[in-house]
Amino acid sequence: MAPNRNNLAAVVITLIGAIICRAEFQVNTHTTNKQENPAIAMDGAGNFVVVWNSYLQDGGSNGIFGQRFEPDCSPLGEEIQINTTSSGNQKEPSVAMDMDSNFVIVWQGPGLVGEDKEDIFARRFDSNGLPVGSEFHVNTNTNDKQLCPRAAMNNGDSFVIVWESVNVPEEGKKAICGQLYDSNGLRIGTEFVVNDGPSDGRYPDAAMDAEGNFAVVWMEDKSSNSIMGRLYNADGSAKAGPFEVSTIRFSSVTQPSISMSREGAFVVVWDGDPKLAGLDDIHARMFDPNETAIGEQFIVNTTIEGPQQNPQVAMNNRRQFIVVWDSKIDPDINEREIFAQRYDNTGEAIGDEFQVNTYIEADQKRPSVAMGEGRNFVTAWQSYGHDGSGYGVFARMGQMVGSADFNGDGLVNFSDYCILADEWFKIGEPLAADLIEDNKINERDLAEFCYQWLSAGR
Ligand SMILES: [Ca+2]
Ligand SMILES: [Ca+2]
Ligand SMILES: [Ca+2]
Ligand SMILES: [Ca+2]
Repeated sequence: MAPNRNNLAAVVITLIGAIICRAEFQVNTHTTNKQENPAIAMDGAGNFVVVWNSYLQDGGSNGIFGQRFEPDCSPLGEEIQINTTSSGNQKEPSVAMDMDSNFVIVWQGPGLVGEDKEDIFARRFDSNGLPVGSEFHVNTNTNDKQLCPRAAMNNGDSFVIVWESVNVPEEGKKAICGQLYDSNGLRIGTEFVVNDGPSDGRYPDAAMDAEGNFAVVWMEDKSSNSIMGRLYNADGSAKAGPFEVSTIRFSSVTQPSISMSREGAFVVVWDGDPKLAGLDDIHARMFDPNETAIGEQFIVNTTIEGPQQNPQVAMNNRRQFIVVWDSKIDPDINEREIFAQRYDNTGEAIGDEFQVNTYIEADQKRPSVAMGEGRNFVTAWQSYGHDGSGYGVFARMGQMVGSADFNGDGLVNFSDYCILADEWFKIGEPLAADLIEDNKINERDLAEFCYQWLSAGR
């Protein structure tokens, strides 16, 4: 029996690891003052990195910090300072990671010369978490302010950075600009303007497929706002002009979020309400790789009281996706909670909307979410008072769908299929095989089971 006991011990250790990883955990080590605006990215094996801006930690206003984690949520190395220029205010980081764990972080910081205002900076790291050189300056046009940068990466360390640029290309206008980079961090082509027409473009986000084709989305700012998008080839040439992502205009300001599968299907989320910002809901719309919308935009949140805002989305290579947001249910108290909703590849909800944060005192807001190749996703957010000093960054792992290894022997095989078939037949029994977590066993669970069986349990 000794070998079996060893196997059992290994299973128990794995399960304990999984259970610990399901609990909310603190991301930042340095806790003094506020740590805010977390962003998160994951590699193909489930390792992930969280970045944020931390106040007075680098000696000059905010600085950018990060922490890498293994798939079981244990820290990989120590907290690292990302920015090499620490004077002044570096903030609003975004991070993108490739399949092998190479990553790039972008942020906005003080301009380099004289009267120049905010600029965009970035720094690359290799798969061991070591910096590849110093920070570098991203925007070529430095006039006035460059804000709200976002990064997206392909499967092999090539990446695109997008941002909002004030007074570009002409005085009084806000444009969405971008710059493409190869896997050596060298510029591909020059800085380009994404949006056209007389309206301002604001708050961009970008996503890239495995081959380097990418999409940029942004908010078009007019009397009634809309979400726009534009698709690009891996060489930086535009596939076509901008297209409208949203079908219902809205009055409030929003930062859209986009995520893309490896083959280029994508989903966009944003918050808004046709009339009042105080009534914002979370909206989403799915697209296939050639920009064809899969249906109309739809509302994500089930709880609609108060404003639901700051949505972020992550999609895996199976086109399943998860949307996270913050929700202020009581309009009189400035205390938010983090919510999430999972979707399958047809846009059908998996289970119900659920609350992510378990520490609910005071304010939790600004979630970011990442998903790799597997079933796991990780949400990071900022939480007030939880780390003992202002805001801190916290995170929690969740699963898109359950594991089809129902009997826990490390394999998905005919034994597990028997459990599924038995529960389906019995109706209303324990439901260990409820992979889609809707309290019933049906063909959706069978489809998921078959996928995991045929893909060796992943
Ligand atoms: Ca803190
Ligand atoms: Ca600083
Ligand atoms: Ca500038
Ligand atoms: Ca709360």
